[in-house]
Amino acid sequence: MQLAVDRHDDVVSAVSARGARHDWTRSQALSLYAAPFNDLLFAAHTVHRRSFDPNRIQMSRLLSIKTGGCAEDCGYCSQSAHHATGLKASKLMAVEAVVGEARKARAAGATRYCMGAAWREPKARDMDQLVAMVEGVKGLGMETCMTLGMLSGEDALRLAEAGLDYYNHNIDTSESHYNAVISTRTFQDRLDTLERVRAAGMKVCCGGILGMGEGKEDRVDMLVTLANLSVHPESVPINLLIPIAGTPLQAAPKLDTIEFVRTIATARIMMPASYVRLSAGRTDMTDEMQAMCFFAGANSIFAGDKLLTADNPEADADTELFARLGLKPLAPEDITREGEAEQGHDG
Ligand code: SAM
Ligand code: DTB
Ligand code: SF4
Repeated sequence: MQLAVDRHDDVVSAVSARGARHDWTRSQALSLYAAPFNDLLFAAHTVHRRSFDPNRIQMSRLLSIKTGGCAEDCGYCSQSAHHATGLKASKLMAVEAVVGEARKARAAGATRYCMGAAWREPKARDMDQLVAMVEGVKGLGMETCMTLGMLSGEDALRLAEAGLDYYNHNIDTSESHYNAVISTRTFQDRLDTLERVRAAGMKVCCGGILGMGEGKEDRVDMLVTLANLSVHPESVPINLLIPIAGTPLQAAPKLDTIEFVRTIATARIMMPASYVRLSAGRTDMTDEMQAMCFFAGANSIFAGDKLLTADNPEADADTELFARLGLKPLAPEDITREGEAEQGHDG
């Protein structure tokens, strides 16, 4: 007996398309996002398997190298000087201390070390220290990533020359929701820095936060902006808002899990060869939700019990989850080979 199955044309064509596209319209992306859940997940998982081993997860580790007292007013952030969050601000860490922490992270299985600073942008006087950090962490054989706010073309080149592999700079949400979240810089400022990072030859880590009171059109618009960049970001962090007491978004309505998974799946289809990172917010996710995200195409996480200032699952919880799901950390030597498969040709 033949079963009658409704074909969802946009999903079918997304799966049959080969190579990375950069010409997504909102209605095409929305149509994928809103497809029947099983069709969307099947399509995303099919696309995922073309570029990646579905049972390998890339592990990054974060360190806050300069905490709190930030001049920007991002409505979600514990580190903004505009919000009374009770966070203690601290100065830029010493190079040896950063390299020491990176060494511990490497021993615990992280392959990429991501150093974050609560700045609008780095100051000229900090550049030598930042360069020394990049060289030190690179010297351990790890991939290096920094997130320091906006960058000038000159600073981007210096960091790239020092060996910085990735720069993280998130667009955070759609252009139209952006002003409801941040007033001290524009969406275009973010895009300008991303261009300078690319021009300097670094890889781009760029994504956003879900659960900031945005609508599904905003989630889709954010993905359209990312996927229509001239080269897809090699890493796409999708954060679930961690509500921080004292911030304007402390009481944002909780996002439906299914909407979160839909966003991961849509990101996977639209940016087929990028690492999609299940980033902040995993302490509020069940194991089943994380499993669904991995099936939908998430293949990277932050490991370690701390993000920048907020908690992340303990190493034991992740080890147990990986064992239950048959997942393994991605080995360093496999990283470039896999992620760059399609992107290299037409990205
Ligand atoms: N100051 C730099 C900047 O904003 O570009 C770098 C650090 S900033 C903390 C890095 C990213 O972390 C933000 O762009 C945002 O996407 C994410 N983030 C910050 N606070 C968060 C929160 N409470 N929940 C989820 N994601 C958060
Ligand atoms: C990203 O997208 N998420 C990370 C990283 N890039 C720098 C940061 C998450 C921060 C979560 C809140 C905190 O720890 O303060
Ligand atoms: Fe500053 Fe970054 Fe926090 Fe915004 S997200 S307040 S720029 S540390």
